[in-house]
Amino acid sequence: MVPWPRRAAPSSLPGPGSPEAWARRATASQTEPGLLRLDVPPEQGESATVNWQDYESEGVQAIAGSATAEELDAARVQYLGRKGDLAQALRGVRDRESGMLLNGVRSRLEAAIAERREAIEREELETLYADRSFDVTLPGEEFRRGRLHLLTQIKREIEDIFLGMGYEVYEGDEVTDTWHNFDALTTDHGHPSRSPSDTFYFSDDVLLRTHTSPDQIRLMESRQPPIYAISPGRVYRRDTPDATHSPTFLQVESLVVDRGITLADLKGAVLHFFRQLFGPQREVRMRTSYFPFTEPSVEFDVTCFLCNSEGCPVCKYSGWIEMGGAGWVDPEVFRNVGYDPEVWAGFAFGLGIERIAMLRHGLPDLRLFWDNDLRVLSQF
Ligand code: FA5
Repeated sequence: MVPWPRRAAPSSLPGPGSPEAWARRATASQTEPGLLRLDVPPEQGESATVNWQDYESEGVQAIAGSATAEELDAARVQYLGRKGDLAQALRGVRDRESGMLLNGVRSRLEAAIAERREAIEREELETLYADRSFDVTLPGEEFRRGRLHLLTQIKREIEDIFLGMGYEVYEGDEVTDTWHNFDALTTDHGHPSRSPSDTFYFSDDVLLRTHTSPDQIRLMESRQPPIYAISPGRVYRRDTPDATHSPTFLQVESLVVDRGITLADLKGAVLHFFRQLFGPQREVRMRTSYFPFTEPSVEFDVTCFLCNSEGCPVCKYSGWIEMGGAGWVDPEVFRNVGYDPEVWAGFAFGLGIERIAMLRHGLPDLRLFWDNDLRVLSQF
């Protein structure tokens, strides 16, 4: 430990720079008792004077002799700490000359500490580099970047295409009621999809939506036409998982309600969408079908974008791939939401997002999307 720099009498006076400079200040400082005399705590019963030149050189010596950051910190506390002589003397300074002298000591000690700290850090690094078991040229630890799930990427791509067509993106509720999921969509009580063996019920009339079509009802209940909207999201069915079925999957619903809407508008919208998604060569065809809430109803196919309709295992050598269901909105559905079917007309369609992802990437099994195996998902 560096000795406490308290002296019975000053041998010379403090001041920055050379011994001469210290000496020059002596006369002035001797008349400044606040500078040279320190009040000591009363129990010690005496005042002490400090030789600030000695104080500084002892401090500098202690700093230079510190071999570690801890020793350096101990020296800092002793010579510059709040309870040290210098800090106490600075607190009692009343005149400019004394202030300059003590501040000079302080700033030189601070500079010595900064210099020594840098040297200690450098020495520590040099020791580390000299240790051959530590190869500083080794690459750092790999930072693994996250990415969006493939289904989220495709969902966003679909949203972008429709936003570009002037549609809005609506977010419906995954927990819904029988009115929105079935009744308002004119799905009668005998329809198999209403059975608890097909659908997850919370109670008699609260359930996990089985398709995104209830969002049609919520959209129409919430505003007046015209409506140009899509609603993508998760849906749930009691389907046994296999290569093309999962109990949880994603659909996107599209609803347009305006004056004079025909099936030609539906075909145009679907065609534009698939050309944006799969390329400008795509064609779309419609086949008659049945859904309770559209009349007429269709299913639409798109020309196979893997073989360009020449025939391949993906399109089962037909040249066409089934994409989803659609139709002209049933007038009864309009009545259920308070729209006048004599004034308004519309179309709706719905498709599975997993199916799009599977086809686009030639994936054989949609369970890959839900297994969350990073070796698969990180490829997209
Ligand atoms: C419907 O769900 C209708 N709501 C679509 C619709 C909307 C028709 C608007 C008319 C107007 P469907 O049950 O066929 O239709 O399902 C649509 C798509 O969801 C299917 O083509 C298929 O791609 C996907 N899908 C159905 N069940 C599953 C499942 N268990 N796992 C993964 N995808 C499925």
